[in-house]
Amino acid sequence: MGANEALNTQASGQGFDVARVRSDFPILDVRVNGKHLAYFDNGASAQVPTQVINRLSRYHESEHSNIHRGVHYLSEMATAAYEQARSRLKKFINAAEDREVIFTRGTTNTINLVAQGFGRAFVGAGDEIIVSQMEHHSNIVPWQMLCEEKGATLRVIPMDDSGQLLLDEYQKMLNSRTRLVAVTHVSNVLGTVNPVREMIELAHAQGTPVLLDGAQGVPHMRVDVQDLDCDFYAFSGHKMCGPTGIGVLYGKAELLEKMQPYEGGGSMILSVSFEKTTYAAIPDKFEAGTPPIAAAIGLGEAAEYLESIGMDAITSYEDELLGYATDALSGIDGVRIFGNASDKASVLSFNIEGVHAHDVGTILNDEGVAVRAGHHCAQPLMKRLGVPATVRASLYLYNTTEEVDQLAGAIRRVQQIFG
Ligand code: C6P
Repeated sequence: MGANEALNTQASGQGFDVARVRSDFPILDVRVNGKHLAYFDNGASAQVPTQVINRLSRYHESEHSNIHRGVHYLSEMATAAYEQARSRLKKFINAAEDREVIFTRGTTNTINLVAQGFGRAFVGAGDEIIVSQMEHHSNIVPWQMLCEEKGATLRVIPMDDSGQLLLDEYQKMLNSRTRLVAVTHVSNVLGTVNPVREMIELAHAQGTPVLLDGAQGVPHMRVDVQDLDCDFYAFSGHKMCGPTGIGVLYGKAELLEKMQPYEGGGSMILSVSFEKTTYAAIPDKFEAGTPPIAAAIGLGEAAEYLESIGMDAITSYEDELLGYATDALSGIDGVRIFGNASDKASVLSFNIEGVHAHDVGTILNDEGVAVRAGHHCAQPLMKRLGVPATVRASLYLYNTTEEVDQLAGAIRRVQQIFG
């Protein structure tokens, strides 16, 4: 039995049947340049299973209307489906209450909402906000904008060469001026799973709330926001088998209630006059205008889909696949892997000696392999790594060891071409 077969057999033995999972994703049958598509750009956007596609169709075929407004049948159907999606998401991340789940347009929109809603209410001149060296631009720029506006300071937790945050430095940074800690749960470049529980405890000991950027966390592992005790958790639908244009802000009710609204408009008010407007309770206060109704319903279905497979089963399958891929790529001379934290999710960033990441990405595409090449919206991290760009293979539940072999073969092809 080859290593490949052994892994698949073992994985199936644990109840993970990757062939069955793949049959849920029609797009995986697309051929690229006449070759099998090995889709490793899941960190950017994951693919969508038939269950979600069908749910979106059913909504459009028999339930579509605007929500929270109508007294007619379709409006009631759409409202019920939208609110059911909120409940599904609440269950998925184990929030305490439905109203702690706010639908947004995605992680970026969520973090901007908190930067404005929390920042306008609680951050002032001389205050500090802590982020880390490995943040995506979405968890840097909104805080920078807020700091500029308020005269506050952005502080950055450094990391070591393996891609792990220096917790001693973090602890030293926390002080009575720290208003918020905003860190990524999982790095989109290094795959590092940060020790967020410990980081939250340290921040809370100072009375400081914590936002976790869960864009790369929620799709790959069981997230229990009550167990983590995070104050805010941000994520996107399109990285967890859901549609684009939808995401979630989880926030503790007591904090959300104290925050300023982010956008003003319809649906987020109790009453409006030219003299004074009063705001609706959460979650409506943060959902101004017509939300992406279909996308929210699709996201609820995606959460159900992932749960039907089992988040723990997904994590352990991905762990095995990551181990297999790490071995395969480390065995190729001239390949440098970035990020080897002890706790790592299924992201593999690398460079090939003497070849620019974009050229690697282009040739891999010729071989049917889809990866992302570039700075991955993490320029400060690239600077820390001392490279302008990396190639990133981000694995998901439907990837196989055969596809990893295809990736390794394609890398050898790049080396032949650049000889
Ligand atoms: N990272 C990637 O290829 P949006 O675009 O709003 O759905 O998610 C933004 C975002 C925020 N935080 C992290 C850790 C992320 O990885 C992302 C999106 C994609 O890595 C696109 S740049």
